[in-house]
Amino acid sequence: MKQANPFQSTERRANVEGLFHGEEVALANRNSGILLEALRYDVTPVGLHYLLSHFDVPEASEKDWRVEVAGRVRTPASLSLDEIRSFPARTLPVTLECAGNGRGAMSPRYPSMPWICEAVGNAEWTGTPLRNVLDRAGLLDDAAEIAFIGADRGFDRGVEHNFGRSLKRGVASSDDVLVVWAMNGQPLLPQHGYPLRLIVPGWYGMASVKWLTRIEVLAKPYDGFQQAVGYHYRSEPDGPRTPVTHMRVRSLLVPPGIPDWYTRRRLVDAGSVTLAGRAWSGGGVPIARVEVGIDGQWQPAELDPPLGRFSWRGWRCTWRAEPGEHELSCRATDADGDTQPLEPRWDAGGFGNNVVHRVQVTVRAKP
Ligand SMILES: Nc1nc2c(c(=O)[nH]1)N[C@H]1C(S)=C(S)[C@@H](COP(=O)(O)O)O[C@H]1N2
Ligand SMILES: [Mo]
Repeated sequence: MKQANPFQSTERRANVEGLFHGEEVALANRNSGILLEALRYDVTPVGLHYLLSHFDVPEASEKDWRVEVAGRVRTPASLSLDEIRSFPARTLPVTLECAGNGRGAMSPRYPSMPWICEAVGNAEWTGTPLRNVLDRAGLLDDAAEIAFIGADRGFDRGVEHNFGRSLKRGVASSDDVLVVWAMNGQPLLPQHGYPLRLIVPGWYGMASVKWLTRIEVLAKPYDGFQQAVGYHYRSEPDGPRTPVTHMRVRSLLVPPGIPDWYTRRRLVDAGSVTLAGRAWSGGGVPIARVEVGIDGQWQPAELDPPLGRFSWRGWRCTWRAEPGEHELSCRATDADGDTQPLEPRWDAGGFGNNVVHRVQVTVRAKP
């Protein structure tokens, strides 16, 4: 007899307004965002990098870890960590951002991890190009997609599955897609995918599968839950869906001065204040400019030297702060001409909200 599914959802989770649910608060405690003051580091220290894990962090040991390479390949393989690490190593600084960043700032919102704007980090990832692993196995001519399966398993909307995502063969074969074992020069922490994960530069974070245990080469599109059901833009709950892929252009500012504990409003002394922050886009598209808004008046910021094609870019400008209440904001534009909206672009699942970042500041006269 077929067992009843304990988590079968009878209806889709509906968009909600008002108070955050207990479940959202619990997810926000399990996962975590970058502290905005940590945007000042070119490379985000590991413990300040944002974190998003759907299920439980799996038990893993480097010693026993195996990655199966299966499907439409000439030579299926089961590779140990040592075998993976014997391929030529490459280190890349990569900005990762969760596709749900900004979800909690949409109204009505989708009940899930309620990010406001802090689901981002820029780390130096060390691994080997995935292509080396694929070349070793030998892709057959009909190989169209490569699926990446994590060791973590659970339910979402009634469907039991391991977290898994896929890439088209052409994307997966780029030298920039890495199978990594180190973050900022240290072994991966358990919550960031120890001992092995994928890093897909320029894409929203869901593509970078953690706890990588299986690489499956397919002749047909991958139909795993996180690929086929999750991670689609929908401008209406029952409207057409388009897959979430590259990061949208975005910028954040380091809140100046000192905060109020509860509201996070800022207090700044009048005078010359350096404002700084980060800007990034997806798909390797460079940042063209950043503007800083002082009470809605836009002025250009100066860009720091680039850190890498897939890395965020620092920016700064000087503000002559006058006593009173002020709203600071920042807006980036990339080389494709894409820029950030002034109001959130609504999405049923809460994806891709790259609205401009705003910070409320009180400026006091110098004593
Ligand atoms: N196996 C597995 N990989 C995963 C996830 C997951 O839940 N399980 N979460 C994805 C999502 S949605 C994001 S945003 C990034 C977060 O990576 P980080 O926690 O290292 O910052 O991992 C991705 N890879
Ligand atoms: Mo994510």
